[in-house]
Amino acid sequence: MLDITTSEYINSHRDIIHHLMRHYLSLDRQFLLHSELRDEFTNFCNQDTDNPYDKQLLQLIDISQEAVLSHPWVYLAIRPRTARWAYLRFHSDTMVHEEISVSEFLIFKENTKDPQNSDEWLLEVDLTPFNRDFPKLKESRSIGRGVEFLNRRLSSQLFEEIGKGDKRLLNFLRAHQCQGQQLMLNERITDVPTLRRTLHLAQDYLDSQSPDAEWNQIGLRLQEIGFEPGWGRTAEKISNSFNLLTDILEAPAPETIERLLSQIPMIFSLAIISPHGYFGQSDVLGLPDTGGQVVYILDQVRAIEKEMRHRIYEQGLDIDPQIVVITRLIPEAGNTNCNQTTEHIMGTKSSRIIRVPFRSKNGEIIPQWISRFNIWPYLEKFSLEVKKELLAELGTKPDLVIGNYSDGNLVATLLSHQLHVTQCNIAHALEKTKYLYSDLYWKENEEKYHFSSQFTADLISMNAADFIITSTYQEIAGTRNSVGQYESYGAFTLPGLYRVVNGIDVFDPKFNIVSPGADSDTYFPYTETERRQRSLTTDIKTLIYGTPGDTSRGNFTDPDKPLLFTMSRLDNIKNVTGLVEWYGNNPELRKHVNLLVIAGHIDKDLSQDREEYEQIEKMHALMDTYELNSQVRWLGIHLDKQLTGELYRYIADTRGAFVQPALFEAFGLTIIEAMTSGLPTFATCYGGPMEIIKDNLSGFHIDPNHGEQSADKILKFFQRCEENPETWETISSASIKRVQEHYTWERYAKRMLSLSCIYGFWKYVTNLDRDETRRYLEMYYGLMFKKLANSVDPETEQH
Ligand code: UDP
Ligand code: LCN
Repeated sequence: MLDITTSEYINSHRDIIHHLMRHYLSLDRQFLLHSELRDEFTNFCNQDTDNPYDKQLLQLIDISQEAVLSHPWVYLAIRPRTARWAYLRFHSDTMVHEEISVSEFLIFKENTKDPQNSDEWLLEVDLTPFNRDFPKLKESRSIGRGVEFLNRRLSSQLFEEIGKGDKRLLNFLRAHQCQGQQLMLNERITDVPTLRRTLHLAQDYLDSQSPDAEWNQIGLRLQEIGFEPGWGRTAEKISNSFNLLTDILEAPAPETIERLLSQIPMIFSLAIISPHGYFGQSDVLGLPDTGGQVVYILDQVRAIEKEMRHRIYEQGLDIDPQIVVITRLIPEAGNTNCNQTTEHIMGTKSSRIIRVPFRSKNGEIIPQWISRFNIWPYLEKFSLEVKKELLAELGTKPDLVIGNYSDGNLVATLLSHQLHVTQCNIAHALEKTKYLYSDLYWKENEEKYHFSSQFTADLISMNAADFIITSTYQEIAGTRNSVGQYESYGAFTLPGLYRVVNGIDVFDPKFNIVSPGADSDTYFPYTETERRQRSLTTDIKTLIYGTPGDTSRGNFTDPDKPLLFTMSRLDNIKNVTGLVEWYGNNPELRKHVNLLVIAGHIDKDLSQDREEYEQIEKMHALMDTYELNSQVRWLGIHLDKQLTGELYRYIADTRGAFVQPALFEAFGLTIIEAMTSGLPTFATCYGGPMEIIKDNLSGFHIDPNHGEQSADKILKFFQRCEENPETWETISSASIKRVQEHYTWERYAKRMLSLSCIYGFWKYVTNLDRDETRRYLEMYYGLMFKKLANSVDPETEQH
């Protein structure tokens, strides 16, 4: 719904608004995006003195995300507040305007794109009715704090019906078992009054014991009256848990429930699903489809295993936590380990990677790497094989399944559905917002990207998930001016296929922000001299300043200049070639700094990936056109983690900086790695970096669409540093502080495990299971996804 102020403004300023709408129509464009609407507004004001600059009109344009134009109509999608939408249409002849439904807006969009094939009765996907009675957040600023909200809402609701909540809590406590061992309560406690009475008895007993007494000393007596292990390692801890439970039975406060749930042993084993790319521990980073997600998962496993061990110990249990990462087995794996079926995860006691192959329809193993855009036909078979492997490996079903990216989240959905296990999704990056009009022009891009399968899979898995972890707020709901990645799934159309009028609600309490970190053993400030790995300096110098060979191009003629550094996969979206071009075009910047690029391969024939191949060709062309061989060093290598860590610090020694010029970056682990090393960082203003960096304080935002300005911003920084070296130090220290305060794996693991327990609890005691939604999604999977996935030609050439 449109807010009152905007509504009133439109009603009272019809003249100027319609004048502007006619201006938009005169451009003869079918679609205008937010930035184009703004730019054209400026032109409109400059063009004609009769069009005074009107602040409120600008505000209206500022909140307009998109326009669809077809004479005499202009349809606007308006976003008056973060994650709130309204749709309007203006008739340029009659000067009539009215608010319309999302459905009408999308139909008009389809008609405008392709009038011949418009279909008003196209399938509409709408999750609204299923979620009608489900508790929802109301304030945009609460988005991403779902668990706090759920605790508040459900704890009062749970105990409203006298006795019912208590009973459900009792059943929940009685349901706990691990490896055949009963935990928490045994059959002696049959009802809530008995539980209360026994809690008093137990407290009296514990008061008479030493606070440090362990279960083997006091457990027998507690078991006799109805308690089993899991309440705590020592008498003091057990007593503390009993107090929390007594308080909850007396009057359930959300904080108490959260504290108790975080202490209850619920998660002993988890399965993490990440099928695409090369998932390995060495020689993989920088390969196609292989980047931050792999780093994230390996660091996540190490942190979670540690936290699980700590919790299980504190709970007084001697159980080995099990974490299994499931990925794809690639027989033709080059010099990686991705052709091995199992691999222990370094830095953990018992976590491991298990690789399961993709199979063709007739069951043959697919030997080669497959682009993430082409994997759809394999996933169902893969999930069935994974289920068998998991059950054999763990001896039981996992307590939690975590999906990663669109493919992993779909497999997690299929697994959780079959095993009745809590499901958590992590998107890392949703493709939809990365590619302009990826939805509207899906058909035109189908052969290359198969977005129809991907977006369908995304809709299914995000609605099926019990909870969703995101790295930033903007990933869910964007900013005041930009649309969030999840939010973009709210309403869109795939003309000719289906139209989504409510695909996901970002006010759903399933969303939680839990930001990842940078491994602090590898990435630490350049100032921590005693931890530095000086033995790597020679290798680093050879890489940067050595004679160019098969894996490098360019050789600095003035090696004393500071280094401007970038490192990423050589995907189009990463815009490394954009950065090289800005640099090439800016003689002053070239005078002040050298540019070091680590990305892709120097020899294009080594690439298996279409986008990477094109980018390699472009890199060479730019190096030639701008004659960059003496100022740019391009390394087509994949560094091991230790070397990468020391490299960031080495570049800090040169008083250099890191640049991340992506057209869009969902989060950006390189950014926090560089920042925590103390490197001033310039990163794209589109996506996660906008939230990670506070502009001009802990780094800088750059706009990849305005390369000249971005290069200039970098240049100015280096000029200021030359005048006053403290400028560099100030930004460097603030970057380190920012990461240490907000992005650590320790904090991540604690929160992640608490969330898992809390969602598990609410799922058990309430109807969070959402059976109706699940049934609808099953139908959507069966009738839509399977058809689309099977139409993907698995033999599609990579380039
Ligand atoms: N990385 C690397 N070598 C490369 C390219 C990337 O070690 O040649 C690592 C980098 O240190 C970071 C991750 O891969 O940990 C990239 O993560 P990010 O989130 O920045 O981007 P993604 O590749 O996931 O889009
Ligand atoms: C995928 C991306 O594209 C990055 O932006 C993230 O940092 C990475 O995954 C880890 O979540």
